[in-house]
Amino acid sequence: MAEQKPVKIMETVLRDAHQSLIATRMPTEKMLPIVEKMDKVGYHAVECWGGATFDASLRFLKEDPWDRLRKLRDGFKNTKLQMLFRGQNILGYRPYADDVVDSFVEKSIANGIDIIRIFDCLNDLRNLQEAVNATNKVKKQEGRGHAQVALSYTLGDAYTMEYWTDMAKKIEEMGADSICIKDMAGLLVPYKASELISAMKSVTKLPIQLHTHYTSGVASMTYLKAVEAGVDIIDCAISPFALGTSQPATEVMVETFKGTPYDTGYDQNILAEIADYFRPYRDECLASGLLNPKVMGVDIKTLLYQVPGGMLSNMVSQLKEQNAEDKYYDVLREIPEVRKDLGEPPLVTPSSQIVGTQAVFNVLMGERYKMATKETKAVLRGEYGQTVKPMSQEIIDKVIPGEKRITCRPADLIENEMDKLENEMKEWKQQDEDVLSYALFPQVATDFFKYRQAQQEKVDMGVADTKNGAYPV
Ligand SMILES: [Mn+2]
Repeated sequence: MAEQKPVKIMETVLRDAHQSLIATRMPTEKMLPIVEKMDKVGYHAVECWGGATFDASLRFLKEDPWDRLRKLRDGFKNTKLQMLFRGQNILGYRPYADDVVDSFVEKSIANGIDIIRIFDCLNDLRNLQEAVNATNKVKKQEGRGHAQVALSYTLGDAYTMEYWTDMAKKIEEMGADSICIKDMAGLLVPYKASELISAMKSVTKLPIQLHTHYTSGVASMTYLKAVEAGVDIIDCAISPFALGTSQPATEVMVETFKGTPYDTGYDQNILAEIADYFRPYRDECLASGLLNPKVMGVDIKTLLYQVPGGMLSNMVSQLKEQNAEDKYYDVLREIPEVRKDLGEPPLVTPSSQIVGTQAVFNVLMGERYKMATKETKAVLRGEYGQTVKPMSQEIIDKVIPGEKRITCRPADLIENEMDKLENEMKEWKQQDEDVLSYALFPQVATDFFKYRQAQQEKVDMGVADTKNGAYPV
């Protein structure tokens, strides 16, 4: 009999699936009633925090993301909770000082996170080291915490098998507990996945997790080949929130491996009950327009142009604003050129926006780099880190002539900033975590703190029934 090697599944419905399909708008109250059931499946982990959930909670849902995490932690008694973390950018859009990274990691684990998936948009491992160190430090003290380093998967001359295996070795050396291949645009095709996983498995003992999106239509086949090649964990979403720009469906992958050495052992009846719970919500989202049927199909353009779906829709709206929709294909051709000028980075937040916007400028201005964005300049100065390939000297000379470029780890130039941040927001502080919310989104968090206080004051105005413990707000 073949050796049993059950594949593990991370369920994404509470994070990436709703981020990818309904703009991260699932509120905590929609999650809590199903947690007890989800806890019975035996998932490797449930991804439920980080990425855009933090921003969306504060900005649109008027929820404290920390409070969501504590509630989920209370409910999930047996299942590990996972989050997505943008390296030195944490969950925000700028690089932070190391003390903010340390504090965020520490508070994430203290409030309930087990596994932190850390990535960088340039795959510059120096931007991940502090978050890995911070996780390992907490792990040593508390016995809880797992640092997973994610490589942003992309295509291009520089991204050879040697590049990926070399990165795998470096990730092991830097003290990570596992590796993720993060294919945000669905570019990894099935036979390439076999090759990639086999190659990486041959150089590292660390568990390997594969993350992809259904956008280009190949994702479940990619998982099949990756599992056969020895991948340990795959990211899936329960069927009502699967496919399209989300992940392959959990139940389908479970059924695929049933009776094979890779059998997950998960109970389809429990999964069916979870799907039953989410299906009416999906219908609700379709009816309200929150879930656009357009994101449910196969978008083969992502394979043709190697551009993530979100980036294409941004580009279309930028062109529309300028009444220049006829320039769509010119911009599509310009994107790989800009990417090359900037050292051929993966296209993932924020490099995807930087490259996309610059490509639009280059086409609309009729001259390349006649105007460069603030972010393009920062990339050229090295402020986001080091790219795999050198950046174009010609473009550097044109855009930032004579300016100083940095080659060190960008965060080495950022002074510790926790004290300053706390000072700026101390009138709103009700918990230590509030300082971190403010650090990431100063304006949005302040608006939330005001809202929270108004809610609390309404209670003080005499509507509270303190005797019976009722605080109607
Ligand atoms: Mn994703």
